[in-house]
Amino acid sequence: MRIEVETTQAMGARIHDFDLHTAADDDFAQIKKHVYAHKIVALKDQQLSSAEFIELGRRLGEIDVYYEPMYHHPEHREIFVSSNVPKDGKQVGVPKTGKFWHADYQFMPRPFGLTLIYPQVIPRENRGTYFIDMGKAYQNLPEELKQAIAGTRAEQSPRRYFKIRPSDVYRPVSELLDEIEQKTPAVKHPTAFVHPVTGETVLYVSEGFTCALEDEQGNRLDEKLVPQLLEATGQLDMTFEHPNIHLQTYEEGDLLIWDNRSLIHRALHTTTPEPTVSHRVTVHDEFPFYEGFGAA
Ligand code: 7UC
Ligand code: FE
Repeated sequence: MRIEVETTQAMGARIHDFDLHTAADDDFAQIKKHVYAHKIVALKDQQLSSAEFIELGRRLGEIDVYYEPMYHHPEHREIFVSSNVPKDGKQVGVPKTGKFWHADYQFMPRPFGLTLIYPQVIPRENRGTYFIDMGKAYQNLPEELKQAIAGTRAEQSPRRYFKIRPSDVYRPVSELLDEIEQKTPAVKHPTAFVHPVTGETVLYVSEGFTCALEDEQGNRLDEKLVPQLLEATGQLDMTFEHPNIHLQTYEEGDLLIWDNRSLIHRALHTTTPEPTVSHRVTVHDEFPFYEGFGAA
């Protein structure tokens, strides 16, 4: 394995000559080390079957299968499929996923540390995914915002971006909303937490999932705080020129692994959709999601 750290960009590293078939346990440990250090790692020139992609995930940790079956690969439930390319006339997975700032599974009681994306069909234009490093974004917050969120918790819910399923047609929307609250009730995570590996403080707030903040006693904080945090971190910049925003591009054979604790991301889908297919595997590493995670 040969590592090449991005020098012209704020984050990222490339790993060449990774071969799943000959990789030793230490190679997987090294990959994770680089993910925590550089936030995004691109494994170059990969040619993996779906079963091999899953095997790669297993060597990194414990795979988390997506809770909504609509997203599953028809033969491998471990793979989440984002696709706008029908197969044999049928939709596979879900189109236009993640077109809003979020961390994966931020609305779940136990989010996972690592996201793996293996693009299968790469659009010619508009390729890539936007990222914001929320550790850096926290550091750059105005002091008064840091103080306002100290010791607070944030409520996270998928309700605003839940995608209706084919089976939801003709259902009353109130029934669907009730179902979302039952299946994925809003969870509370610290508004900012300490990354268990890097020790950085990470602001865990996104435009997609964060609904409200509360203090240690459970009192709701000023409604303006969440939009202020979104604004300060670059999540409301629709030109995507905010200095916090990094566009990660990829080419054929790239397999991306990123730090889902530190980074939020947003898919780049255009209104005139080019064919795009991506496979995703998500993994719990050996560390608690954040320091103090699970403590009463
Ligand atoms: O369809 C989507 O945009 C999926 C999103 C609601 N969840 C991705 C995740 O892992 O949290
Ligand atoms: Fe995502």
